[in-house]
This record gives sequence, structure tokens and C-alpha cells, in this order.
Amino acid sequence: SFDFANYHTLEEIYSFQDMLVAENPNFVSKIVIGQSYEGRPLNVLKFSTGGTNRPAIWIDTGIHSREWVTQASGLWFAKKIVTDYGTDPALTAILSQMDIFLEIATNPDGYAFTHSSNRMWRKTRKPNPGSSCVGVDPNRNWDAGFGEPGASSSPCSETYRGPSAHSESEVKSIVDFVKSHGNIKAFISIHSYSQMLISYIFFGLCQNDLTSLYGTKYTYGSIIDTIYQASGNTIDWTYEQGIKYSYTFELRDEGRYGFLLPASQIIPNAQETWLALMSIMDHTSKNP
Ligand code: 0X9
Ligand code: ZN
Repeated sequence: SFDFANYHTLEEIYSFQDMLVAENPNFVSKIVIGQSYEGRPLNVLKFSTGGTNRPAIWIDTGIHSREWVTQASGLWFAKKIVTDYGTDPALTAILSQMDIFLEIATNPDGYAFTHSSNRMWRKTRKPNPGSSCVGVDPNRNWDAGFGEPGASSSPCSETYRGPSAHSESEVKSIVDFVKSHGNIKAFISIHSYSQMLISYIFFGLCQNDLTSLYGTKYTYGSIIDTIYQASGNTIDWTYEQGIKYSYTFELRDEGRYGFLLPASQIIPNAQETWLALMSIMDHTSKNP
């Protein structure tokens, strides 16, 4: 069976998704919201118990490809949702009213590149005309303060914002999906590392969750004062779309291993993060 305690290739992630759909056809489906620059499918798992266009939770992992603990956690979340639905009353209640959308490999070209060529690749893999440097930072490419300070206009920068807002298909596909769905109530974008939870509101909501299992310390705060200015980032755009429960997580660790987090930490990190996700989903299902 699938080994959640190890990192996986893109192909393994894709076959896991198909397997989960095949095993749970009445509950899990796969939506292809677009194609990456290199032509890979942008797969989103939909967990739904029925209804039409129910209010929904969005979760994405791996928009920065080198942040491997996030895609690995996304796989674990998918399995957790399938396992706990029908047995955990809290999740079952959430899913009686809301759908969950989960994009695990949000930057598949970058993720494939972290396996084939450069483990530290962060950006997309679209060439930049007139430059030998490749890729755009998909967390600076959103149409929210695009071009303002907190992103670079240089194609060689790790925080290159791109030629225009939503120039990256990996970003534009989410934009189109969110707009056409029209009923996304919470949007959670998962990064690593630094153990932080960034949002506009309700910092207290998940504070104990992230620490209660293993004592892991997270810091909490607003997008401006938590790390540094990052114009064109995902949750500024989702918040401006009216999704007030917009959150960015930065998972383990605090820098000892950084992006090269030992695989032994995947499951504990996913477990503690899941408690926070449950609090956000529960709150979202009970509040306007
Ligand atoms: O710089 C980023 O995109 C995020 N950190 S990461 O190491 N995962 O790349 C932080 C973005 C957080 N948002 C703001 N501080 N506005
Ligand atoms: Zn990141």
C-alpha cells in the first residue's frame, strides 16, 4: 500500500490520485483544471457527498515545488479525508454541508524538475523571453498588488513576478476555477518552511492545534508583519475575491533542514497541520 512516510515522484502522486478516485467513486473525483506550461495535467481532487455547487474549502500544496513536505502532506490529507469520513463526526458534519478541493501537485513542472535536475527549484518552468533564466514565482504572479514592492521584475530572481498577472497557467487555472465555482469559503495555500500561519483574521483559531500533538511551535500573524512583503501572493488575491478565510501555512521546520526535511517528519507534520485544517473547516462551516 501507499507509503505516506516517504517522498514521492510526480508519477506516483498522479497514480495515487487515480487510485483514490477508483476506490471511492461516490466520494472522490478528479477535476483537471488546466495544464502546466510543459503540458502536465493540473489535477484537483474533489471530496463531496452530494449537492450542487456546495460551499467549499480549497487546499493547495506544492505551488513552490521544492517544498516537498507540503505535497507529501497533501497526499496524507487526501487519505485522511477518505478514512475519517463516516467515522469522525466533525469531518462528517463538515462534509454534509461543504465540499473539499485539494490540489496536491500545484506546480507539477517544477516538482518534476526537483526530481530530475535541481532539488531546490521553486518557480514554474516557463522560459522567459530574452533571458536565460527560467520560471516565474507562482506566489508573486497573482493579480493583487502585482508589480508593487515585495516581488522582483528580474527573470533571474527567485521572486520574479512574471511578465503580467496570471501569466502562469498554474496560477491562471486556479483563478478561473475559483471564479467559475463562485462559492469557495476558505482558501488554504500550504508552503514550507518556517512554522507559521499567516492570515487576515482569527490568528487564535488554530493556535493550540499545531502545538498540541508534538509541541511544535508556530508563529501567527498578518501577512504584512509575519515574514516580509510579498506582492502578488495567492491569499492576497483570494482575500480580495471576498474569501475571508484565506490562509497561508508554512510547515516544518524552522530552518535546521529547511526544504530538505527528513521524511520521518512528514506524518507528524501532516497530523498536526490536519488539526488546524479541521478547525478552519469547522469554523468555516459554522460561520458566514
Ligand atoms: O515567499 C514566499 O512566497 C513565502 N515563503 S516561502 O519560503 N514558502 O517561499 C511566504 C509568503 C508569505 N506571504 C507574505 N509574507 N505576504
Ligand atoms: Zn513557498
